[in-house]
Amino acid sequence: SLLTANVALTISVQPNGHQYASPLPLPLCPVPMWAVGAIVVVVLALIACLGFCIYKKCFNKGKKPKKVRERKGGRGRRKKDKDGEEGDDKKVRKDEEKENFGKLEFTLDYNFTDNQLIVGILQAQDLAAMDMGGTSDPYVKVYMLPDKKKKFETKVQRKNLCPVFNETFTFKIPYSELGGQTLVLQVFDFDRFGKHDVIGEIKIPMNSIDLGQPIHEWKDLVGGEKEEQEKLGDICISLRYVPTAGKLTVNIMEAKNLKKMDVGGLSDPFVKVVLQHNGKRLKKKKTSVKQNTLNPYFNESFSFEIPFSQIQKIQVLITVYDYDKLGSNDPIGKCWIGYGASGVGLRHWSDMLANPRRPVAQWHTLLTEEEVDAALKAPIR
Ligand SMILES: *[C@@H]1O[C@H](CO)[C@@H](O)[C@H](O)[C@H]1NC(C)=O
Ligand SMILES: *[C@@H]1O[C@H](CO)[C@@H](O)[C@H](O)[C@H]1NC(C)=O
Ligand SMILES: *[C@@H]1O[C@H](CO)[C@@H](O)[C@H](O)[C@H]1NC(C)=O
Ligand SMILES: [Ca+2]
Repeated sequence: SLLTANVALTISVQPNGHQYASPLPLPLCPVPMWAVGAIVVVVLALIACLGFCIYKKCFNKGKKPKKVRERKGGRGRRKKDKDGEEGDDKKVRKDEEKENFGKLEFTLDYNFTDNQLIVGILQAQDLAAMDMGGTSDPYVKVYMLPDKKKKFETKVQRKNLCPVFNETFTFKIPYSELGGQTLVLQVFDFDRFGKHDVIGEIKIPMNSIDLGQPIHEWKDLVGGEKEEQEKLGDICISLRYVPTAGKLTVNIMEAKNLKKMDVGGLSDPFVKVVLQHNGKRLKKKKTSVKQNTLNPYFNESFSFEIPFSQIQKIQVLITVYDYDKLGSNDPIGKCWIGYGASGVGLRHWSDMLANPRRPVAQWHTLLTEEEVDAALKAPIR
């Protein structure tokens, strides 16, 4: 509105035949001095504002403002005041000495009758801002090392550096086996487009605590390793759509560099293809299992009937599993093509639609199943 006001003023001056930018004809100017002064002030303010915006934009573009601290009001702040010990001066000095990743409030309780470890994730405070807007979209991942079989996640709390999660997760582990394990609480920044960054983490070796009574504490997060950067492998998929026949063909060509899932072996990969329309599951297909390989060759095609009117909202979810004779099949990685996808997943889909009747092949990098499922659940822009 400031901008439009200024434009209006400028135009109203010009019909008088004066160049408003030139100071020389001012004494003859029929426009009152104060009006000219006002215009100059407005223009200067606009230039200053524009300059500041450009500066800010450039500053933010360089890299993610990882260390930007942002205090939010509300619950977090009140809690801090209640703690009362850390004055702001002291806090700033602490930031300089040691990187601050924020802190997490959690509970641990072991139920000896049920052999269950119950982990409560209550809230976090002062999380680092990982996104452009000086904020983060935190969620907490909870799992045990070394086996990592069972992974839990809290819901994503959008744009919140002091999120309240208030969720509990249960691990069924005999007390005798607990000692050798380490509980990991990892706070991530959810990102719809790209890798989720670790904001910070807490590792609790189970033999270092007394589970005789419930534990309830705040703990500082430390910088996390990028667990998510672990390579899961790549998969080559060919897509073909014939609009007149309403036929979508998904060919699972091959995969390479898959993660090794079996102890003392490789993996026994197979691929599951799930077709969704606007988030609703339509069809499910599986390839055969390729024994003991990390670079399986499939060349298996699946055809689906999708009328042209529906194709825009179709999602193809591709999950590579490791077949397990005994236990359940573990997902190695997942990718997603079609409606609401981003990056390669979207481009591949557009390429297919732009080339009707022709197969379009594309390599996709596998992400963790949790990562893809979180992106699928997020609202589509
Ligand atoms: C353990 O769980 C059982 C069943 O869920 C419950 O009845 C029992 O009270 C729990 N024990 C403790 C110590 O919380
Ligand atoms: C957490 O959840 C429990 C039960 O679901 C509820 O009683 C409690 O008020 C919640 N706490 C917060 C801070 O939301
Ligand atoms: C894939 O399989 C089809 C038959 O199912 C075959 O015609 C084609 O040549 C195979 N493609 C490659 C690259 O081997
Ligand atoms: Ca984010």
